Amino acid sequence: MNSKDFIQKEYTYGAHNYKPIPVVIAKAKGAWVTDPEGKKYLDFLSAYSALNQGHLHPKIIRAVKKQLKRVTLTSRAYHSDKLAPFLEKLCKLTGYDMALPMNSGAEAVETAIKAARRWGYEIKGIEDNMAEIIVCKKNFHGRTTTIVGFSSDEGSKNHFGPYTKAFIEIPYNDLDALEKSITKNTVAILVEPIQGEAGVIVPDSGYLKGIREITKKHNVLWLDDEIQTGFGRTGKLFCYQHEDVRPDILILGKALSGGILPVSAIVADEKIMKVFDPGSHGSTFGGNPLGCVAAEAAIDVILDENLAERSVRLGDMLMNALKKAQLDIVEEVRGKGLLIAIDIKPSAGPARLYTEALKVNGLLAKETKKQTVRFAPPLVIKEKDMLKAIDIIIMVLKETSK
Ligand code: IF1
Repeated sequence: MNSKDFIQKEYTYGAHNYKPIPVVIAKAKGAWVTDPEGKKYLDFLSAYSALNQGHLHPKIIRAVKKQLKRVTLTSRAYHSDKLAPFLEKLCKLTGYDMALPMNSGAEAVETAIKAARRWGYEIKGIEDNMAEIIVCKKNFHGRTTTIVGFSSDEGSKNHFGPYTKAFIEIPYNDLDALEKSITKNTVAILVEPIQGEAGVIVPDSGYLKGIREITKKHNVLWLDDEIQTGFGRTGKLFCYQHEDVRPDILILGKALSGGILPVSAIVADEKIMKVFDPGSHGSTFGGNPLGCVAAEAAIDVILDENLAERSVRLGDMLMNALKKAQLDIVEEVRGKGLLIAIDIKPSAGPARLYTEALKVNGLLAKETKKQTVRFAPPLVIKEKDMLKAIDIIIMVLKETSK
């Protein structure tokens, strides 16, 4: 079968809940992917930042292969010899007391919501079933029924109601709105340190510090969704570290396992995590030994290869090149580290026109919203490949608009 056949067959047998760039990936390594016909592309999406360590990182693959000869799944009905070392590594890395592993990012967000509500009832002392959680307009935290209920994106929430109550929506990057929206029943604010799906919206510097001060003052938890921004993506290990603050619950996923299999988690201090007692939460696959060894190796790679620093250096290269090119059709370039987006002027056509042209020229990126193209290559991308990518991007942006 060729690419066309795979795409057609997927359309026949798969639900139409996506509209992918028309490329079929059959093989990958580092920052490169290959289609069934043997054409190579630079991967400038990295599975939405789940592949910060690059495709098939040898260290992670080695760890997983070794574990495949031992045990893959135990469930949490028993202990495994891989869970404890992973939890310890994640806690030491992040500086929190305890971790709770799940699989998908959305599950980790749900876990943080549950933790915050229990904390509200059992520790803050609010009346049962009254807990309110503040969220931001244009947020993206996943696709479970609870989470889409407080999304502002019609496409992801329409006709999936009735929605879960008591999520209070405020504008992003607005500290006054945050303080005003807090009531006696507020247990938490759930927020992305950079809004990814909204189009890589970087808040003003001081926003996270402000969140910390306001939430502390009102005894409200700060739930920091770093599923997309974590593990070096924005130039720090975690994006909140750009400011001198510490959230109450850190929500992790994606690159936590280097793109090998789904591993997510929340980490928090004991005073919060103790709200979970036996039977209160869990998952069949959460904390499975295969995921644990992948995640341990994935964390090692981030640290050993200084991927956060690489993200700053290579992110600057891309950002400077895009700004210097002064492209007529580009309204704005923004981002942090290797999470960068450009807005295409509406008069130059939709972003999709450009992501498809980039694909034809050997670079895979994905539009987000109608006018925005996001660039988020693996942090391991070689400098010479970044230079190649910059040439492709600038050429395509110049030529396609003509
Ligand atoms: C899809 C976007 C990225 C996330 C944050 C939680 C989750 C995500 C900040 C849920 C997931 C993904 C999922 C993917 C598209 C994608 C995405 F464009 F929609 F916004 F990355 F930018 N919090 N983001 O970004 O994690 O349950 O998916 O593991 O197609 O839904 P998940």
